[in-house]
Amino acid sequence: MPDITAVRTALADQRVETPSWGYGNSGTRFKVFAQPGVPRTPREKLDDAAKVHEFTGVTPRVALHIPWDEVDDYTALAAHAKDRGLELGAINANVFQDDDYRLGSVCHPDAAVRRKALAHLMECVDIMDATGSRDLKLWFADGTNYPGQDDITARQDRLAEALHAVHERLGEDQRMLLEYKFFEPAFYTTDVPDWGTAYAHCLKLGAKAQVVVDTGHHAPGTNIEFIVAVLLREGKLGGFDFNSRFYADDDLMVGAADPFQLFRILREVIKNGGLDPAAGVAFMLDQCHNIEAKIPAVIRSVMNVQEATAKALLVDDEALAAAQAAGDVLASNAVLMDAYNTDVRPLLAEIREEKGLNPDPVAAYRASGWQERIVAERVGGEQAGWGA
Ligand code: AOS
Ligand code: ZN
Ligand code: ZN
Repeated sequence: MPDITAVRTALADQRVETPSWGYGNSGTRFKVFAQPGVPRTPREKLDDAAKVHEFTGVTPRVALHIPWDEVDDYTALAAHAKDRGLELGAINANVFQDDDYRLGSVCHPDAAVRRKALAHLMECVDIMDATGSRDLKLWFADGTNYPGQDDITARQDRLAEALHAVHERLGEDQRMLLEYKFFEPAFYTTDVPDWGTAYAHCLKLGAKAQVVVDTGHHAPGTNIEFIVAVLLREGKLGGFDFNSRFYADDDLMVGAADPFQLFRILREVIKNGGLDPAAGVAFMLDQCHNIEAKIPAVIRSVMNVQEATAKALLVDDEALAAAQAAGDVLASNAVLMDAYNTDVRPLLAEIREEKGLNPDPVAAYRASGWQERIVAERVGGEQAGWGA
């Protein structure tokens, strides 16, 4: 049987990083539904993130997106985070929202556009120096829409050149996390479409380059836990962008579409040592709450990650190894399913109470009066949002 003290410690120590853009307005290309009380500034996003941390106790880091969270003084922003009991997490670069990037950014055929994109990536590393962030998260919208539009391998060469320059620029304690996505916004070729391409680049780059797995960035039916196991085995899993998908890159709450998949992913994380903070796997959310209340949705997402982690920690490794060694297919599967079918909510509630937290973080948030306060106070000004 799993050591329940070790399970409790692992759960108490797990951290989830929340995204600044999850607190702002967001939507689809059809409509952004504005919600009252949404942050108007990066500081207000941090104020909301601090509430999530207050009620979950496990979300001290907040990922920023540049330029959506652009400020004059990043040291001051980091100090604001610290005042709220937070730290600034991954810096997400944006080389996709500019007219110059119509044909790509670091893969663009024109060297002048490539230089502009690289300058932004370098600026993001400067920001990391100021904020103390460890990770630069790189997602490129680069690709082509039509066969023959550009040279596939030449684009890989341009990508490699830019990534190499960024890798050289990183400090000793900094990393670059390369994110892949199988399509969108490009529909014919995408320059970093899959884990193989991301891994090949990271392998050549060196120790500071790792792959980030966004759970929504795969074709339907892809076995994501297999990818996770392989990347961990190679020491190249830098982290996750957690979210749920039903169709494409839906960015819905993690664990909402397929909690069993999330369990299977976390099982591979745990089995391969990825939950140990020393492994450096960043558990980040990358979600947009288009129609639901944002702060409780982030809290719910964090709880979903915790529940999947708890179930995965409860797998009876000894019984599983014995069943596997005996070639007993049904018994092996049953061991895994027993863990998945355990109701871990009472265990997590207890762990929260031991930390002095309310066992029900969503209810605690609703009772806190914060939502009413921000709705009353945050009037006027431009509300921050996805793409704002
Ligand atoms: C885009 O599809 C990727 O998931 C990005 O990680 C992210 O959603 C965006 O860059 C916001 O930072
Ligand atoms: Zn992502
Ligand atoms: Zn995405």
